[in-house]
Amino acid sequence: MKKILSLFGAMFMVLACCEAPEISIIPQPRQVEAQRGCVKVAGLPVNISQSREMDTRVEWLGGELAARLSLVTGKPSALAEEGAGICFVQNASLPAENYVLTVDSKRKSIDIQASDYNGLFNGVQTLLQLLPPEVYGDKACPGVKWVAPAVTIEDGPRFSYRGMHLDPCRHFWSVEETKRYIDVMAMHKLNRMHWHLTEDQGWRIEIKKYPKLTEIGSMRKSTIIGALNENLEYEKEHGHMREDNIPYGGFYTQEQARDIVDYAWKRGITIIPEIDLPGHMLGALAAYPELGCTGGPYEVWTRWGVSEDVLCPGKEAMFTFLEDVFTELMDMFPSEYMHIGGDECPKTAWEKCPACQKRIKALGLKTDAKATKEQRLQNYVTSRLQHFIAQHGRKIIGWDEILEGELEPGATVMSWRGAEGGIAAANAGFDAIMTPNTYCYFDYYQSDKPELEPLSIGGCLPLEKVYSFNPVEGIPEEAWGHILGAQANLWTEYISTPAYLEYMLLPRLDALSEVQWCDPATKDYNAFLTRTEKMFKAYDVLGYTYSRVAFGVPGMPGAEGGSYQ
Ligand code: TNX
Repeated sequence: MKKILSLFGAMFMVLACCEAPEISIIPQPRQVEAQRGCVKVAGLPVNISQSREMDTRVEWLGGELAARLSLVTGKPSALAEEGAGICFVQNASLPAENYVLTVDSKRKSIDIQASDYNGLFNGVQTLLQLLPPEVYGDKACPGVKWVAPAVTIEDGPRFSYRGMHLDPCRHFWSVEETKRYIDVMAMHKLNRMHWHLTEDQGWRIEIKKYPKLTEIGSMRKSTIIGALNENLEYEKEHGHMREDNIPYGGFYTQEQARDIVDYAWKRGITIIPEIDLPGHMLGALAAYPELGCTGGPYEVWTRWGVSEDVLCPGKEAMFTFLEDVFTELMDMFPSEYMHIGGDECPKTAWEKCPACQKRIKALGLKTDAKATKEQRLQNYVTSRLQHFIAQHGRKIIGWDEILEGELEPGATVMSWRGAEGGIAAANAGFDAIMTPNTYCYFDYYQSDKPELEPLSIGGCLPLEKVYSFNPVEGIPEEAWGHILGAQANLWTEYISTPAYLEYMLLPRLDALSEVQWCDPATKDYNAFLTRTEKMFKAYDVLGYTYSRVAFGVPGMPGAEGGSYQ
């Protein structure tokens, strides 16, 4: 008996030596088959010889992986041309963005197979999550057991469009801060960043032909402070809103924008730029008042909300302006899609504007049961832009307001006022991206106790609600193909520091990634929560700020009394 026990003990020792960290991956892979044993990764070479032809980025990816392993394990890993190790293998039979990851304890090797670059990239992200969280750090941790558990993972995404939006207009994010945002998106296998580059509160992208856009349009003289409701009370009493009277601004040069595009591209992410038009345009109007109905003067806005001053489609110069802007934009951003905004465009200025009314008459636009003549004028703006952008081989995305009245085939609708816009679009044969404020607005509070949270715009979007989102809900099965995917939006009216930005993003991004990636039948919120807690260790190593309110701990770390402002 004793002998048997000691034999068991010895066997246990052998297994324990090779005991690997528990498998915990976000987004949850489609199929995980764990085996006994593990593979030591310290000093493993990265062999890209069987995938180099696939894409020019493969060498970069292999080099990054080798450098990361070398750094954290303290033992050099290098790119190799032959032999076992971590092998990137091209396998044309796999669907786009899919991968098969095999950690083989017998061969002491790790294979990542994919048919395209994004598949390989996704496989590498999974491999990193199989390793101890210190893998994300910037120092050698020789005391950590650098092993990957033996496993075969077959994986691929549910949706082809897996987006996250960023608003650098209400508050500005530096190139480095934007890259950190992209990093955490890449970790979660997202593949689109919607970059909202223009607003009433600031124009943020250099356009060489119109230098005043950034000279004048990127600066506001002040920012309103305090909550909207509280400010309305204050305004009633004082006749103006509470402001900080501190000038605020910032913009990206074209060179910086290209750098970000390249940075994202290496991480499998396409940047979709948005020029929000014809509303939300005070940044441009302050710089070029002749583009508005009254000719101004206009100011870059210091408050939040919806401005009645918008671009004037009565003027031909306005179209020339937009075409020039998109010409430079398409040169900077290789994305198939250009976002043209289209949301929240009040028509009061157009109703009073002789040039707009003249254009309405000339086009024969009429008010009917479906839309007013001014709404149809916005349709005309959308259509002209759509044609111009199509001439350059690109397509448009617009917020769901572009559906009101008439919309030409080929446009993609971004549904934000609930899911209705997306449902209507898909039923009418348009592609749609689901970003409903009911599930995807990360500027909303994460709990129903806002007094314990940093001041935000309002709303309530807890982690569990994000997790429960099904982008095709309410859409007949035959139209599911029109739902390209889902995205969450992070508007930054009240979000003025990188820590607060990350706090609003994490861990709701974790939930979003499973909405975008996983088959809904396999989703399990409690299992997700367990995996999220593991992810927190990686965030700790990376220094990301995140919310624990779903785990009973409200408030942003480091912010006084839970309140940021
Ligand atoms: C609506 S979503 C907006 C944004 C605001 C956001 C605040 C959309 C297309 N427009 O301009 O920042 O609400 O939640």
